[in-house]
Amino acid sequence: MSSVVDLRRDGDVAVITIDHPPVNALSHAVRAGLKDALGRARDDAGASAVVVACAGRTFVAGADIAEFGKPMQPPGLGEIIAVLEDMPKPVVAAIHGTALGGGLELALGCHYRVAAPTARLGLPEIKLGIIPGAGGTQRLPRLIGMDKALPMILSGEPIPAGEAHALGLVDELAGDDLSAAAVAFARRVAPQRPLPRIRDRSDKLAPLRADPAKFDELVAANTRRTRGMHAPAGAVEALRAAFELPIDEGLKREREIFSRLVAGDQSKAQRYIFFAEREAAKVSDIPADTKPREIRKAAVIGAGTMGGGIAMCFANAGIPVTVVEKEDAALARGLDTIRKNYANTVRRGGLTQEEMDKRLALMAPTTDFAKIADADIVIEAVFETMEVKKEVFGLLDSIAKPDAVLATNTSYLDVNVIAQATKRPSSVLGMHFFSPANVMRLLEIVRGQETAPDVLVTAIAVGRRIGKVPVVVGVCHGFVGNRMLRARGIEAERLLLEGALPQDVDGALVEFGLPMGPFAMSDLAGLDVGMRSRRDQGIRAEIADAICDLGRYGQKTGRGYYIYENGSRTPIPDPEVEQIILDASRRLGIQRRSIDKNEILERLIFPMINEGARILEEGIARRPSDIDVIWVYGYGWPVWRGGPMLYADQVGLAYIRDRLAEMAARAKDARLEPAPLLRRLAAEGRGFSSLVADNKALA
Ligand code: 3H9
Repeated sequence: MSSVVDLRRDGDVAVITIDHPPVNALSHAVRAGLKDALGRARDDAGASAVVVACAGRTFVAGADIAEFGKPMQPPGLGEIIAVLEDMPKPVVAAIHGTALGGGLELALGCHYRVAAPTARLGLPEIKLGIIPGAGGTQRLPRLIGMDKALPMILSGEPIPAGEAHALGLVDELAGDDLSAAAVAFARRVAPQRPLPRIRDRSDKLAPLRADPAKFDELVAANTRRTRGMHAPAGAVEALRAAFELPIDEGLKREREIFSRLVAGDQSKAQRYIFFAEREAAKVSDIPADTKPREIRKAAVIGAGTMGGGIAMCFANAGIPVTVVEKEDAALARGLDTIRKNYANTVRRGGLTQEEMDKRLALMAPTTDFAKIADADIVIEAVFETMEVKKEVFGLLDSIAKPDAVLATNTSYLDVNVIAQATKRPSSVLGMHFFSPANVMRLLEIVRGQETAPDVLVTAIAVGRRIGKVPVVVGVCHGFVGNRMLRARGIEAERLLLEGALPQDVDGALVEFGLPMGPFAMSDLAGLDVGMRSRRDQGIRAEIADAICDLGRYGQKTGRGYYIYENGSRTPIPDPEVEQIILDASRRLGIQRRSIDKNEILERLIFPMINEGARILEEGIARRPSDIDVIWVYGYGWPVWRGGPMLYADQVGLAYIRDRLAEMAARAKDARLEPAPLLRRLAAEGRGFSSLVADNKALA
């Protein structure tokens, strides 16, 4: 008997139960146990039908991702699905939680599927840089049609059981008791012959065979945001095989593409980020039994761009949120923006009007600070100066309930100083959202010197509940993301002075895979933000300041590093900016030269990596992979490249060290000198990934 797969009889129905926490992934033991149990159920003369179910919180959530890249031990999933399809008696999958990837493929190998109404079904492989490898691309379109299957496979997004039922992916929705419903269903279909096998279906694909151009239209509509990625093209090729080839050839084609992608660098990077994302929320020096405080109600101070976006995050997760502003006019403006944002989503079909109304009803706008008194968590998102922050936290301290979590959304300022404005610094931490806060998934959780363990754990739990990727970081100017961004920004301005133009610099990063470069990003954020921050620190930036002096603050003024015509977001190079740059070079006596793409990339990315090394040394980030998660989820670093620290390892630290040393000498900038950690690892022939998960290992 297998320790992870159980076989029992419920009257004349054999019930196979997979019990492999946490998510019943199809690791080798599960596959072997399943094959064995299926064989015995087949040979059991007393069993007239079979149910395949799972214990714990979910049906099989996929292949075991940790096994990819290692030699595959038989039996493979494809083999098990073949056994399922050939069973001489009906097999019914009983689905609860999430049937994902190999889990859904397993269910597609069964003759029938019964699901709990709360279940979700999907093929998320694309998010790991691969495609379904056990028949998903061949069976799903045969069952529900290409127009439904292709978007599911290319987006990787699961669908709810109700929708799956309407599409015929699920045969029956269970009531409260899934097991009983599945067994009853199995008993009902036990006499059914021939058994329905998806592989034998062709009705749904017939229209495509007659008119293959329809497929190209579907592809065009579903591959708009796949720049640079290999997996979407692989998925399209496999899906094309579904209607062009007989199923066994299609399965073979799918398998070849899967094997190629799983061995490629992109999927390796995406799997690395999958695990890194989950690691990032773990804090090793906090007792494992630390319980988060209960969050029933939230409050956000400030209804500006950030405050409004943060309030939306809570309302989207069904958490009531009080939104506080100083004056009625600002409050009305903030609420109006929130309403417009929701209305846009409704117009695009991403939300129903009813759902929008429900979310708005969860928001309680007010100018009365006292209304935060019953909030379990308060997030401050007011103007970014220390004096204002201190004043707000002093006020919060006098009103908030004793066990409320008090968070600041500051993107640069010292959280410890802010905490000292209260008499309860242990309740204070940073929750740094990224703009637009209702869209960007990164949440830097800034742990102050005195932040209590349960406050930290609460912030992480809330972050996950509102759909964010929380990463715990320490206190320093700009924390992890913005501090590294600053290192990149300094070098970007130098590149302009030495000979490049904004479009050259931005173009190199876009080609690398980022959604935009530093100058387009500054235009989007508003150049006045950076200008104020530089002024506060007494720093000058020759070109940025000259552009700001002309009142060119970026997209919001229609002009910045680029021109934006008629409210468009498309940056157009501007000869006036070019002149400003040429003048600046002349003023500083710099001989301009042509700078190639490779140099631009190295000079933008290597200083970031160097700053990342310092951040690790200082213990501001606890793992190199935390930094990578921050860049993927907060700054649009292409997930298929895995993040800057992984990239550093791929390039080789010795090379980066040498280039940095050259840059430091040329610019006479000590900040560019290779960080001690980078030097040490390079000298030892190691990469950042050799540093284990706990920051003490960096010592
Ligand atoms: C595939 O199936 C390929 C096939 O087509 C072809 C085969 C031939 N493997 O996310 P959570 C771990 S590709 C290994 O925090 P939640 C996870 O690391 C796969 N481990 O829970 C974490 O570990 P730890 C397609 C996995 O409740 C723990 O489980 N499937 C896997 O927030 C809890 O995870 C997917 O891509 C896995 N497949 O969310 C689904 N899944 O506690 C990936 C999870 O040590 N999984 N772990 O940090 C998910 O989307 C979410 O985990 C799920 C639960 C929604 C299931």
